[in-house]
Amino acid sequence: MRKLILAGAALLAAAATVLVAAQPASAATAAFTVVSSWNNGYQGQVAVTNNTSSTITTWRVELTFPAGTTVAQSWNATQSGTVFTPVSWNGTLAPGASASFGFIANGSGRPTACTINGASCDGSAPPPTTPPPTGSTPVAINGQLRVCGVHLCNSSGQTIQLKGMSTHGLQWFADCYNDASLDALATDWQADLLRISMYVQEQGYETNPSGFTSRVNSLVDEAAERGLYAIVDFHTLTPGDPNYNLANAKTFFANVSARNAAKPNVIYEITNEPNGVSWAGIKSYAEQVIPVIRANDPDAVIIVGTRGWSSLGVSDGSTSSEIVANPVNASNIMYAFHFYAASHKDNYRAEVQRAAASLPLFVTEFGTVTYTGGGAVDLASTGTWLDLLDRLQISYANWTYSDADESSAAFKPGTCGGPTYAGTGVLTESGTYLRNRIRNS
Ligand code: IDC
Repeated sequence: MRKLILAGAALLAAAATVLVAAQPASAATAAFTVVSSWNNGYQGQVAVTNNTSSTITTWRVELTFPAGTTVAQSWNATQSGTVFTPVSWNGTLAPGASASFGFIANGSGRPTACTINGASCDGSAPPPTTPPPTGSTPVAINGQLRVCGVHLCNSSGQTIQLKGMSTHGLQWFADCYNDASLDALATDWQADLLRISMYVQEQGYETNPSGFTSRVNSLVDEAAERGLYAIVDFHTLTPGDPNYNLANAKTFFANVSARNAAKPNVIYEITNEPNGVSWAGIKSYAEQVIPVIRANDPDAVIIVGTRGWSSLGVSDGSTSSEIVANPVNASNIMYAFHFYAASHKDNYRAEVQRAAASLPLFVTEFGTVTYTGGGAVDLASTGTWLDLLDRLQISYANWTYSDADESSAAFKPGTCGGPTYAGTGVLTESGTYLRNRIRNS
């Protein structure tokens, strides 16, 4: 036995050496530097070098910036969003030759990723396309999900219930979503699910469509690497009529679904909390956005928000009957229900129980507190709610996996500035309760 293992290790070592040796000869590289910086902006420079042994005639550098930072202008390159290609005179580079281009960034965020001709800018191996998860992660076990009757089923047709956490607004809490925090969600919390909340207004998507799209895409990848399901939440809130954002929704979902079509972990939530809009208006929006996603990703589960802040209509004095009578004309979809345990109690629970008999429901957002996101944590009502969801096998995500200074946040303020996310030392009352509940299920 020992001999066999040793032989395997030797083979691996030999293969690794070959890979390392093979890299540099085939790589162009790009090096980023900051020339000068000022309050909320800086001048960046990128030097492109041809490290191959033959002349190249073009190059393509793509930079990824954190939310809140955009490229205002650039020179000595042709810029499209955050992709840079040559101008007429600097595309051709002899072996060893370099060219450089510059840009002005609005915002202080330095690039978080850089590719040249699709490979890493430092000349190392191309960025891994997300490997199919193996082992015992939620996605490895359950694969591509689908709606089966009123439930969510895994790829073998078994009913499953996903439990996890929602990000706060990516425009405000980008710091909270990093390797350590996502590792903690997957392994310490043992969650199944990350909801990626991309606000559209309030300094969200509409201010930087390509930046927010790439931020969402990279979080989908981070979730996939850990075998977590990812809900892509188009977080409309104010204005409440999703049709206000219809054009943005079509563009966003066309991009995200094209890029992530092959991934089994993606679930699309096309509008967060419609409010001040009729069910007919929501249905019309859904029937225009769903086909955009289906064109790229025909088998993904899609979740549609409901009237009255995704209350199935209850907060608007209506009920789920209007949906049952006039459902969205599409298959493999679910309807969102949201609750805040200190505000929404028995009458909402009764409606969920009634609706669950005929509609596939997904609690894509709930809080242990009041609907403001603050106030006292109501563990009694939260417990009653989660027992009901367990009994009905309804999946859920809690608001929020962040260190916002409000009682709905799972982490104490300041946590995201530090390295530690696992364990209970960094958690609020709400976070402690949720981690326990998710871990022990
Ligand atoms: C709240 C945040 C708060 C932020 C506000 C901005 O907790 O920090 O200032 O949004 O709009 C929802 C929404 C969700 C709300 C949350 C709490 O989906 O965006 O987050 N809530 O108010 N619906 C009911 C409650």
